Amino acid sequence: MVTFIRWLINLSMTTKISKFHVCLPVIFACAGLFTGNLLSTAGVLHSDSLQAKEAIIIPVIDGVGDDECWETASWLPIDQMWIPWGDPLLPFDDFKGEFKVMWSDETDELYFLVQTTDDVFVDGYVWPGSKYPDYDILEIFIDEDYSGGLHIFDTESSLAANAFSYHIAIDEPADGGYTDFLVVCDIAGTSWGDRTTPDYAGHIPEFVVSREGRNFIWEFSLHVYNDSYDHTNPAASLVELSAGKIMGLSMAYCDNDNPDESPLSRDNFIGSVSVSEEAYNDHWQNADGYGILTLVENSAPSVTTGHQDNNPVYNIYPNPTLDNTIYLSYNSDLPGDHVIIRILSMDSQVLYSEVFEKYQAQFTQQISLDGIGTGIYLMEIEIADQKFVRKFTRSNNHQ
Ligand SMILES: [Ca+2]
Ligand SMILES: [Ca+2]
Ligand SMILES: [Ca+2]
Ligand SMILES: [Ca+2]
Repeated sequence: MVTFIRWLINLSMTTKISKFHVCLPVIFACAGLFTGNLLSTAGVLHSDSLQAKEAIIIPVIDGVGDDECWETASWLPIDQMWIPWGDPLLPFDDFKGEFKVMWSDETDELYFLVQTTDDVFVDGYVWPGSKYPDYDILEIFIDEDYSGGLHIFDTESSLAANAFSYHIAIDEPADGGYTDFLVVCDIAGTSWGDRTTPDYAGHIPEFVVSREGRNFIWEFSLHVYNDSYDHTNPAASLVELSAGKIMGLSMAYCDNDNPDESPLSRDNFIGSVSVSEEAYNDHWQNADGYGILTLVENSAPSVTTGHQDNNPVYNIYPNPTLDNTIYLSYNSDLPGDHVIIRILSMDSQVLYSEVFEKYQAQFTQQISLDGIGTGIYLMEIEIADQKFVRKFTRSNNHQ
């Protein structure tokens, strides 16, 4: 099914017809069989399907997110618990993360602004050690051509550069300070016997992480390479970016809060997209579960409609939920006096719809799942004419 949908996306691109109009009816005809990323019928991209707007004026990479271009990009949460899979979200002071992504036609680079909160930062990773996931690591997964598939080694059937999982290791900046030194690890080679860990720091040409208290701002750019990448000649596989390009992209954070243990051991792994229990830790080796990133022109809806996505933070928990109840917590200063919460099946049938009047900018709402069986669903939050959509799972068999 994933292959089929990738084919549909490629078809819509090659025929120069809007992928939205060509693909949607066919995708939804198949949706009952598909549990991956989807586009919604309302014309709103689900949060697992990301859009990156073009940055007309590229941001100054200084660890400060006050650049004009960032105001036109929406925050996307890093809030899916991959390890342990399906556990309740961590308290915000243990970990909270969100990111923005943009692109430039001028530099052919992606630009990222990431905010993380982490109560204890475990650093000290020394390249080329293999245990980098046991430190506090920001991780970017990128599949340049949205091919999916394995990306560990160069073998007869797959290429290590089919996708990259960039593990960004830093030493914690001083409070109020910043760092621009990073090591970026991923696996290469042809087998575990000749495995290497190249430092891909050169793929991130500009990079600054600033820190205030327990809050970190990561601002950086990223070159994009295709799967013919050769570490001795990176420039040969640099990719030009243009509007309409579709890539696989997910973000994640490896959180360890115990610098004194030996050996170090990762506590939690929190990602930006929903993954199935079977694929709870597949991103590092397989690009099939990545989110879909589409590059779009800078026709920012937030400007044309007069609305701004003022850093909404929303969480759905527990996810998966084992019982009759799920909670939505929301934090935003969007205008408006009511919020509409809907639950949709994966084939877009509305199973629940409720209007909550006079909501507060910060609220937590308990939602009953009476009459909704086990499976994967979408929760749509409509507020001030903006919609945010998130997947959740109702399970009765959580190990
Ligand atoms: Ca900046
Ligand atoms: Ca933590
Ligand atoms: Ca690929
Ligand atoms: Ca930590």
